[in-house]
Amino acid sequence: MRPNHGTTPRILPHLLATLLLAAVGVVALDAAPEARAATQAPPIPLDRVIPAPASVTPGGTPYRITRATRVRVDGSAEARRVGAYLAGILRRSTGYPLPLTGHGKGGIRLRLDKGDFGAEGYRLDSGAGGVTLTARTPAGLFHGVQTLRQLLPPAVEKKTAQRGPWRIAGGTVQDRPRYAYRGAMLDVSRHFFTVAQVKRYIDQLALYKVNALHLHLSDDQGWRIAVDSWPRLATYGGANEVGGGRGGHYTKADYRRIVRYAASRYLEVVPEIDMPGHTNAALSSYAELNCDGVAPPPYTGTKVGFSSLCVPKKITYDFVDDVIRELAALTPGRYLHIGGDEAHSTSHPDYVTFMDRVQPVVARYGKTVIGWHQLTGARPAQGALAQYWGRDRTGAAEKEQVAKAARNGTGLILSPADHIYLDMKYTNDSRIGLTWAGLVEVRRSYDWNPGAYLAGVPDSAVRGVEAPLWTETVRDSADIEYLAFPRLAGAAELGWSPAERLGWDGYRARLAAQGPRWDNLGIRYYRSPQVPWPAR
Ligand code: NGO
Repeated sequence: MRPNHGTTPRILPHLLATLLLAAVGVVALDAAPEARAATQAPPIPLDRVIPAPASVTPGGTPYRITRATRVRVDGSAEARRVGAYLAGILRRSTGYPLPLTGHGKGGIRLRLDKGDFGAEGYRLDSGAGGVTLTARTPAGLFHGVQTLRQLLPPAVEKKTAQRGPWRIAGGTVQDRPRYAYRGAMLDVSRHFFTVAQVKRYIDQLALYKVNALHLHLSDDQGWRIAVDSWPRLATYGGANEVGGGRGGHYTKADYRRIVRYAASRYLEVVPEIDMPGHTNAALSSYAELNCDGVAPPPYTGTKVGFSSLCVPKKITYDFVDDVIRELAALTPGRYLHIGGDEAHSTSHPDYVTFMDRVQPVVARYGKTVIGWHQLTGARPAQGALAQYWGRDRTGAAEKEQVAKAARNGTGLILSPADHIYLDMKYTNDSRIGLTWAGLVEVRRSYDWNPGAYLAGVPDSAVRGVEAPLWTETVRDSADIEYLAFPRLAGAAELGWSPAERLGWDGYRARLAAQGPRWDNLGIRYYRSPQVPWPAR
C-alpha cells in the first residue's frame, strides 16, 4: 500500500487540471451563446409584452443572466417569496443556480419602495449591470416579474435547462393598471373542475396580471361548495353536472387551498352563489326551499331561467344567511357575488324584494355585493358592483338602466358577451363553445374600449373587465385552454393597459409572440388565422 501522504502531490495536478478544464468548459458554454447572440436577433423589445405596459423607454445595453447571476431581494418576507417564485422559473430553464440573496451588487434585484407606483404598478430598469424591479407592494413586484418573463426568450418557460443567451433589452418600463378589477370567471357548476385544474388556470391568469378569480359556485346543475349548516347542498346538489357526469364539490379545505394559491399569485377569489334563479341544485337538495315543498329532480341539461328560490318563505332567508355567513368566513377577498341573472321564474316584485333582503346580509358579513347587471333593475346596495354581460345589440332601455345605475354610484365590471364571453365559439368550426351571443374570433374579442363601451357611463364607474368562461361544453383543462387562449390575453390587456396603448395591429403582433411561450408551457391554445403565429 502506498502511504497516504504520497498520493496527494500526484493527484493535485490532475485535480487542478480537471478544475481548469471545467472552468474553461463553463466559460466556453457561456461564451458560445454570446458569440451567437452578437450575430443574432436583438433581445425582445421592451414593449413586446401583454398587457402592453403603460410606458416604455428603450435604450442602453441589455442585461444578460449568467451562471453567476443572483436574485437580490431587499424588503419583506413576501417580497422574498416573489423573488423565490422568479428564481424558481429561471432556474429550471437556464440551469443556473440563481441564489436568492439580500445584498451585493448587480444581478436581478427586487425592491420595495415608497414611490408612486400605485397598489399594483412597478418599474423595470434594465442595463448592462443588472435588472431592477421596483414597486410599492409585493403585488407590483409580482406583475413586474411577469413582464420580465415575457422579455426573456420563450425557452424560459420550459421545465428543463435550455440554451441561452438570456438577455433582457436595456431601458425602462413604467407600468400600472388602468383598472383595479381585472377578472376571469370559471363556471365550476356546469362542469366541475378539481383544485389542480383551478390552480393550473390561476397560473395562466397570473401570466397576464389578472387579479380576480370569480368562481361560479352554484347553478341549476351543481352546488360546488360545502356548507356545514346545509350539508346536502354539496353532497346531493353537487353530485351532478351537465351531461350526467358525477360532478363534485369543494370541501372547505379544498376551497381554502384555492384561495391560498390564488393569493400566492396575487389573485383575489370572488365566490358566486347565483340567486334567486339558477338554483335547481339547491332546490333539489332541500324540499323545504320550494314554494310547494316538493324537491325537483337534479338537472343535467343546459336550459336556463326555470328555477327560483321561494321569495315569500322565511326559510329562504335562513338559508341565504347561513350560506353567505359560511362563504364569507372562507373568503378573505372583498366581494361576494350573488348572481341575480335570468330570474325568469321570479316575478319582478319578488326579485326586488329578494335583492332588498339579501344585499344587507352580504354587508352584515363584511362583504361587498357584486351582481349580474339585472341587479340594476332592483335597488343595488350602496357600493355594490354590477357585472354587465349584454351585447352590442342589447336594447337601449336595458343599457340605459345600467348607465343610470352607474351615474348613481353603482360600479361596473364589463363582460360584454359578444366580446369577452370565453365560452363563445370562435367560428362555426370551433370544436366546443356556444353561439348565442355570436361567433367571437380573436379580433372581435379584443377590439373594443372598456372606457367608451357603454354610453352615458361616467369613467369612474368602470371598475374593470372580466372574462367569464361558462362551462356547458367545457370538460377539462384542454377545453378551458382552447377557449381561453388566446382571447383571455386580450381581455387582460383591456383591463390593464391605458386606452392609448390599445390597438389591434400592435396587439396581434405581440399576441403572435405569445404562441411559442404557450407551447412551452403546455397551453393548448386556438391558433386563430387572424394572428401571425410563428411556425412551430
Ligand atoms: C349567460 C347565463 C349563463 C350561461 C351563459 C352561457 C349569464 C350571466 N347567465 O350569462 O347561465 O351559462 O350565458 O354563455
